[in-house]
Amino acid sequence: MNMSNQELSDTLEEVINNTKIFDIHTHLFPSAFKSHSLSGFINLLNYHYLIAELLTNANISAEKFYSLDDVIKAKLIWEELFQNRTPISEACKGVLTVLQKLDINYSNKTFEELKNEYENKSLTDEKILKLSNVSSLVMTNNPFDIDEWNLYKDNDWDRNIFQSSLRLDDLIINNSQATEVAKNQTKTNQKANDIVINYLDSCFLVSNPVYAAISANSDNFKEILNDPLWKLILSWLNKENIPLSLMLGVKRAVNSSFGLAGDGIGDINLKELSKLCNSFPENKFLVTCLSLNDQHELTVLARKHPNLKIFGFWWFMNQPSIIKIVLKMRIDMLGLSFIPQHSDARVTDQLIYKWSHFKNILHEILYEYYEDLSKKNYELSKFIIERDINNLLNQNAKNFFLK
Ligand code: FIX
Ligand code: ZN
Repeated sequence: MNMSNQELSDTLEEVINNTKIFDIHTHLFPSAFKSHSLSGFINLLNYHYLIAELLTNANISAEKFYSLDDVIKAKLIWEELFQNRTPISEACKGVLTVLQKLDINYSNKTFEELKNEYENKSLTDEKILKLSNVSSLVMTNNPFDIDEWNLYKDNDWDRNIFQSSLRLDDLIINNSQATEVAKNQTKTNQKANDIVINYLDSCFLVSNPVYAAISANSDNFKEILNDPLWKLILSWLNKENIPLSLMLGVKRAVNSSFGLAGDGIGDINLKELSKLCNSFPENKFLVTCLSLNDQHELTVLARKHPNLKIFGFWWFMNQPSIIKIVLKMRIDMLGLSFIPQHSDARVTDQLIYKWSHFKNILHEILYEYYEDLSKKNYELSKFIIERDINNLLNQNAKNFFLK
């Protein structure tokens, strides 16, 4: 007996809400790491997505904005984007979702009242992880930023929850400085590339990363294919059996005055990605693309290369209208064999909205697919739905990391 449409919708909603999430790309740190961990209402408002929205809408220069104190910045964002204008963008709606989920009624309240009410909730990492049903997440850890890397001197956080990745952008953007850091840390006198590999070895032992990652555009992506250091890094990753995560198509500082809020979209040639998958068949590549233009080709490549796993809706792709179309395209071509989302959260509280927004879309889209299967006499069960959702939100990533 097949489920009725209402039963299907309810079961799917229940399963999506009860499935534990493994969030494979965030910029979060455990709250024990005070200098780097961001949380709370002020940080939620001072998110770079909202800063870019403010600076392109309100009459304030980036220079003036960045000279302000964090509370004043947040107040300005609240007043300009949430009171003087309708907070209808995805980033604005995210803040409203967090307030709603925390039972904070925001209508007719001043910024100061809201700030106090939010602080009185005394949210902890544990409470936020529970509210968003995230059981573990992957941080972005830059081994060439020694101040940040000092996190690993601390033992006061749960390494099963806050898992590690090795972010290697510095080796591309600022290779000589990164090599200098590696040299100082390893205190060896080998050739530059060997020093880097030596340093990565020691970082691996300290942090036990689930993958290494870089963000790249077409210029620096070519480097990976041709550069001797990257050949060594790829063979090192293969030896350690961890994937290289490629976040493709970013152009940093399209408006440098905006700081972190000033990055945009650059070019990427996915033919190079196909070459990479063929040239290093033993390596695993986790890939996400920033531009809508690249999504179809990326999906086709994921159907052709077993060592390529698509993940997430990255940054400018993380808009409900875009997610719906591309998620369907991915399912149509790949079934359920990809990692549909990551949060990219920079403020712990963002986990609440990033995941709740995605779950709503996942429900809407999967409902259509399951309903269609039912019409073809495919017998759906709660067991099947649980298996599928667990794969999407959790196990697909773990299997790829383990294989
Ligand atoms: O490179 C990255 O990991 C990006 O996600 C960030 O640099 C970006 O600023 C961001 O927060 C996007 O969501
Ligand atoms: Zn990121």
